[in-house]
Amino acid sequence: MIVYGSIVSPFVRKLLAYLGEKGIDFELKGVGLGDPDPGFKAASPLGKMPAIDDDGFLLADSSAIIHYLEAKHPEPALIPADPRERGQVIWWEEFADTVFAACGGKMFFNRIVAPKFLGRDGDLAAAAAAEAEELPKLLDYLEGAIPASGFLVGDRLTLADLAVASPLINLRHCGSCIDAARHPKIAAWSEAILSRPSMAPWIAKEERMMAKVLGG
Ligand SMILES: N[C@@H](CCC(=O)N[C@@H](CS)C(=O)NCC(=O)O)C(=O)O
Repeated sequence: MIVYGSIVSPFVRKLLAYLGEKGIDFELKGVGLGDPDPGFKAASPLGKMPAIDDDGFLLADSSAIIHYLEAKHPEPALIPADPRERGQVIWWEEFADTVFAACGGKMFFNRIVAPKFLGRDGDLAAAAAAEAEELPKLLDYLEGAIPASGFLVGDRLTLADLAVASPLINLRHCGSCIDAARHPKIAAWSEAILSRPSMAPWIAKEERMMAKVLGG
């Protein structure tokens, strides 16, 4: 299976972590925003990453891809069968993708992607507003929702943990780190999730790349 995407995308990072946890083989084909790669364009109708080519089956969107793969490779289950747990996992994935990553995206895109990757100014006021007004409420909500088990749903690792932890890396690139005094549960939970073998090597690679981009 080919995965099209860049390791700095929170949606690609979520998918790569999922693939690692499932033990699914894949080849990552690096593409950037608006990439003209014909395989990527064919697999992603909206030009967004990630997208896959699984033996000729083309699919875009991290959630669509993960739900496809979960049906194809049911074990180990990362989307629970239990109705309530499944509902909770989908809630967290939705929260991660449409709210948390969107907030982090305003900061990451305007402060880093626009100036460093696209060669144009970002909207720094929008980034500052997201950090000051949106982010604290989201982190406070997450802090209050992390169970004592250290996993978001069902006392074991699920897609929920991978999805919600992923955008934290983009926040970190923007210099917005978790304050362990204000959000101790997020600090401990995210440390455990982000250091899993399915995530840590990708993050290390990404941090090396980002150090070059930000240093230059
Ligand atoms: N819901 C999509 C979101 C994908 C997405 O927005 N990816 C961004 C990069 S983080 C992208 O490719 N943006 C390019 C564009 O909007 O043209 C998913 O989960 O895969």
